[in-house]
Amino acid sequence: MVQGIWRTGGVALFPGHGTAQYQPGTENRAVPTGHLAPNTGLVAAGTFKTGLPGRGALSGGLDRFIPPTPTFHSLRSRMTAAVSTTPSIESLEKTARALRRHALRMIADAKSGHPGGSLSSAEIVTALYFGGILRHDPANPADPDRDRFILSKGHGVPILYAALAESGYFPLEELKTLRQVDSRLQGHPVLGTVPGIEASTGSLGQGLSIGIGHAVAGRLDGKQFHTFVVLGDGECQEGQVWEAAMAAPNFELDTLTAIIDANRYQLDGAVEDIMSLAPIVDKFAAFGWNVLEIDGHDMGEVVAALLQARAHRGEPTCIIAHTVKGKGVTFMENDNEFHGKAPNKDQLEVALSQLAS
Ligand SMILES: Cc1ncc(C[n+]2csc(CCOP(=O)(O)OP(=O)(O)O)c2C)c(N)n1
Repeated sequence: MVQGIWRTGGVALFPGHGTAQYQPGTENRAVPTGHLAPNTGLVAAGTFKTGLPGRGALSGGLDRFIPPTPTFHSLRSRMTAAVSTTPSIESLEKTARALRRHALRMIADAKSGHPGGSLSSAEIVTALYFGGILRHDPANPADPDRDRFILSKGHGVPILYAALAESGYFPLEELKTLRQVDSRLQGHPVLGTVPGIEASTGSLGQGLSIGIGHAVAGRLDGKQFHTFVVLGDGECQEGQVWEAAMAAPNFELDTLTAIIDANRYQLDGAVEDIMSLAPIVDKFAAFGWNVLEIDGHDMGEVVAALLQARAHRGEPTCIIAHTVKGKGVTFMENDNEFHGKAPNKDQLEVALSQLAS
């Protein structure tokens, strides 16, 4: 079950579930069941917590969610196109499990890689690629109008390779070649290898700056594309992240969304013990970001937050996605030994059985 909460007036459409009218100034709850809106551009799912009063998800009402500007009709019709083929939440959850299985098989085959941070990003990457969020065409990966996706925490790339292969950017068979000499699938993403990789990352801290570059370039070129960047919370200990965090609101880059995979661990241990990011919501908000805080494994919340982020105007959006490192495999969850260690054959079997569809 997914639910939406609004604090101001508006109308929400839940195809198959009717239209809900909301009263200004009150907290309105709508509880559509099961799946995302298949027939309209308006999708509302998920419960949001916001960091500051008046900030965050849907806090401006649906007129802010999809503003009635001259672009309203084209935005809505484009979103309609994107969402009309959107699978159900259950189907997206199944896809996330399939991507997790791919990632673990690849890492086990390579006998090296980063399972923990690949698994924690699974719902985020699934929602982007299969939830009708990212506008992309695997048959035309250089389309200048495509949305950009940058995995700034490049060591988590197995989950991205899995999503790209499942989307049709390259054959699924190629996943087996992860980290092999001469493979296009190196342990960190390399621009110019497989189509669909938008940036070389892995040296942590740089992806948000690269995303800013794309967003500024899009504005200068008069393009409408959106740029999504996924960062790790450990990665946010890098100074360059905060320079980028200052720059994006300064340039009012509302075509940029940062998603922080907040799984509470980095390489050496707990983020909190090494250098705390708290209060991270307030920090991004103080820098001028529209901040959303979600459960990064609740597919409904993830999809709804991403939709809200791309529709938000005037500020870039930062989604703090609370996640679990190693999510989906009991013996990997919150065990930082699996930050950068491959499962052996037996462990892989157990993991795959836990992730069976
Ligand atoms: C500039 C830089 N310093 C150090 C590293 C080594 N390193 C690889 S992964 C990692 C931890 C990153 O933590 P986080 O971003 O939270 O990733 P996750 O826990 O999601 O895997 C570190 C320090 C690196 N890749 N780049």
